[in-house]
Amino acid sequence: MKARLAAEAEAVGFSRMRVTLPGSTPEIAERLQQFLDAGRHGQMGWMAERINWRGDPTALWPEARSVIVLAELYTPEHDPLAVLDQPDRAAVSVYAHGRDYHDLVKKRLKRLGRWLIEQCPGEEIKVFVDTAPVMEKPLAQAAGMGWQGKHTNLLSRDLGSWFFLGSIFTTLPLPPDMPEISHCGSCRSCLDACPTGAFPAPYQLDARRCISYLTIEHKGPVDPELRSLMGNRIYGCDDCLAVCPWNKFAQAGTEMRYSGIVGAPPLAELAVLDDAGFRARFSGSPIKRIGRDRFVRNVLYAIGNSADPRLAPVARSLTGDADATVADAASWAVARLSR
Ligand code: B12
Ligand code: SF4
Ligand code: SF4
Repeated sequence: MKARLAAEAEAVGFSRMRVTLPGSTPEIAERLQQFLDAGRHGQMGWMAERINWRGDPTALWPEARSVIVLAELYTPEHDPLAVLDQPDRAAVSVYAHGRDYHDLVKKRLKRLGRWLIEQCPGEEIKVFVDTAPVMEKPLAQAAGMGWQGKHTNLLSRDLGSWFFLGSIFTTLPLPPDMPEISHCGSCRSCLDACPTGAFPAPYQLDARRCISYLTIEHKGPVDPELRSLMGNRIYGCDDCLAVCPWNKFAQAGTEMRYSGIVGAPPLAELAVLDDAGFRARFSGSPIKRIGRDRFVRNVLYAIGNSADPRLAPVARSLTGDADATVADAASWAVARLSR
């Protein structure tokens, strides 16, 4: 059954499937608690909710007998760091260049889950991607999909770092795979590459300093010290993934819809988007969920960091914006550009 399931996972478009037991990650509850106690989740208050489920997959669904972990590659064809040398353009994280992975991965998970139930009548499934109280990376490591690198994301010797994770919990007992161990060795490229110093120690992240958190999750003004370190990254950040030497072995993704839409647009063009313009431009994209105000805030921080005086007029035009955080970001950008 497991071999047929793996073949079906590939047929629906997943790059790899592995299996683990729901109780295979006993260490995560304590680690999650330490992360929360240190306040490293910042404004992501939802991480502290339903913590008994997040920290223990057996409590989330006691009837589950297996966790099927799926990986979906989105390996970029371009160099994700090249845009950082074009300060008048927007650097958008690779994963957000096309369609929202939540939609695409969930559809595939549901298709695979339906197939499983057809094959094994009487069994039940629940599918999860990203937003559920499930710690996907440690489960994926326990399933042998890869290991959590010093940057805390999952990577693999032959998939590299550029893949999303999803999981299917099921009542069907399946033989588990062997867990993977870390192959980071003495490398510390990701730790050294982080522009904001977001790693308090290897294998640990302080989300409050991570540009991915600051641009996507953080509401309101960003600490000015951190703003100036964000460069032109306006949505997410890829630096710690992009420098990883294991990506030399990364396989190409097969889902074309993860790329090709956003590119590296001029900051001046993005700063002037109103609500309707923003929604129309980013329909179907993960970027849409942060809304116009947070998006324009990020664009204005990038303008402030651009050292390009040609961008001062567009920043000045937003100093009276109805949104106080946008207005603050615009004034900050104008001040930086007139130094
Ligand atoms: C919250 C969250 C974020 C937060 C916090 C990230 C984090 N590292 O915690 C923010 C907004 C910053 C973020 C950013 C990104 N994210 Co995110 N995020 C999540 C989410 C929803 C939960 C992660 C979580 O549980 N964090 C809590 C911490 C405590 O758990 P942890 O990271 O596993 O921490 C472990 C280590 O600290 C370790 N540890 C602690 N001490 C020690 C000591 C030793 C010795 C060892 C070995 C380990 C160890 O134990 C912890 C438990 O395993 C997951 C989806 C999910 N439901 O799992 C996606 C997820 C992790 N994100 C993902 C992605 C793609 C990203 C970005 C690359 C997006 C981008 N380009 O901007 C960045 C990467 C930043 C980074 N370096 O992590 C993918 C990762 C896929 C993969 N291959 O790993 C996921 C799985 C979403 C998905 N379904 O595909 N994310
Ligand atoms: S995503 Fe960027 S800011 Fe966040 S930890 Fe990685 S390099 Fe640092
Ligand atoms: S860059 Fe080096 S330390 Fe970081 S995850 Fe990759 S191999 Fe591990």
